[in-house]
Amino acid sequence: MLSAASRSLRHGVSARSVAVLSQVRTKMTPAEALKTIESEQKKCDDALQALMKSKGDSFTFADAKDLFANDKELSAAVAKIRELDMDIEWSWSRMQSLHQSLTKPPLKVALTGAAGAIGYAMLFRIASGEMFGPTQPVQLSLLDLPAAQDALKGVMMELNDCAFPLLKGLTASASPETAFEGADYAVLVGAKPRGPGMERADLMAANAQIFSVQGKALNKVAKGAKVTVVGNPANTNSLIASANAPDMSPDQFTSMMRLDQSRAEHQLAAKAGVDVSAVQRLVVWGNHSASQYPDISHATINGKWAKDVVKDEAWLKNEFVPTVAKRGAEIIEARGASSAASAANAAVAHVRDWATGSEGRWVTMGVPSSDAYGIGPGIWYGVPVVCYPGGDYKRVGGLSIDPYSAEMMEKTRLELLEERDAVKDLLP
Ligand code: NAX
Repeated sequence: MLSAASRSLRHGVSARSVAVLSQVRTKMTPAEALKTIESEQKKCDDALQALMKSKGDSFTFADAKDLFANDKELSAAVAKIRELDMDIEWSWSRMQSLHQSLTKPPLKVALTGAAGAIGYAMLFRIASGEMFGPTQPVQLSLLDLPAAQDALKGVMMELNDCAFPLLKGLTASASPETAFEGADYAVLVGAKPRGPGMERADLMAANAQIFSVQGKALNKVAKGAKVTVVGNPANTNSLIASANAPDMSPDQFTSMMRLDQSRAEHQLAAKAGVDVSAVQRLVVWGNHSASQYPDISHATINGKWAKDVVKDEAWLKNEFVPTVAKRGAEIIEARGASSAASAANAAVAHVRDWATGSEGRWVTMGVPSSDAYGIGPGIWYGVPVVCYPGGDYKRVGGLSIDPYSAEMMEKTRLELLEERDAVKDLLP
């Protein structure tokens, strides 16, 4: 049985290999050279696989380098391959790519609204490894309406044409139960956009229906899924989906506030004249809507209190907060379409941190509310959390809330309660 690398070598006997083989023709026949490369390559593959198995998740490419540097037999095998295969990087990169497909079973990721603008900007990043890391294979399951199935076929063709090594499966469906079957992660983006003359209440009712159906489907076929709701109104849609999934923990449902967090981080960094990575612990409380409260009272800039760095209370209240809260509308005005790439980027970051950990950083997620900060249970409210590898998150507790913040947090809480009342018929 040939190893993966050897198979790829054999199948890859093309112009490149012929060029290589012609250089060794004086010493060996092409068939002999190929056979020798295969057996030396197999030796290396086997050793590499054994190393990866023993190291598990802690495996790094540096381990492989050490192994090959210190084991005489393997060094000799590599030298032999080098001698026969003049294009060294080609051989090495084949071995390097091996660890990507061998270490872990694929995660199944379901994405709704996959034929839409955010879906299109997200799928390629998930398949390339940006969401779950460069060694985690994925299977993508795309859900969209029946009318969008042709468009989905085109998206699938493009995904396949990228030949992503981590993409181990790709399916499309118009049925939530089929699409969610066995999903580890579900990102619910698909929702109805607000049409001409449509009232907010009509939009809420139409979208509430979608998330009630999808909550039931998740409960039936993907009880273990971690669910991120992006489709608006994202917080209340999380509530509806969770309420319709009684066998799942409410903590499995989160709504995306990350775009608001990133928008706020950018505004603050620009005002302070620092790189955005200098900003930490910025929180966006409440609803993903114009009532949200981007709060810098706990934030730091290069380790100093952001308020002491900015020293401009009027800017904070009169410019920063409204600019962040109304950024979505500003983008629609400028672009003639709503945020897509930045929303996709935020969704990738939200799920990545949830799945792989936020390394101690605070990130804002819409999560089931608790009594903390006087919010009370029953709504999905944006709060700071810290995520741990494997999918756990903890709400950041014990923050002191100043009177201005308390007022802003209450305003957005009341809006979420109103939204909950508007969809109460869909809450079993
Ligand atoms: P598009 O209209 O481009 O795409 C939506 C897709 O969802 C379409 O392909 C549509 O066919 C599909 N869809 C509709 N109903 C569906 C259903 N029942 N099942 C499966 N698919 C369905 O919108 P796009 O720009 O991608 O935005 C998607 C959603 O994200 C909207 O609700 C939008 O308001 C929301 N957003 C949320 C953000 C957030 O921060 N939470 C920010 C960006 C964005 O505004």
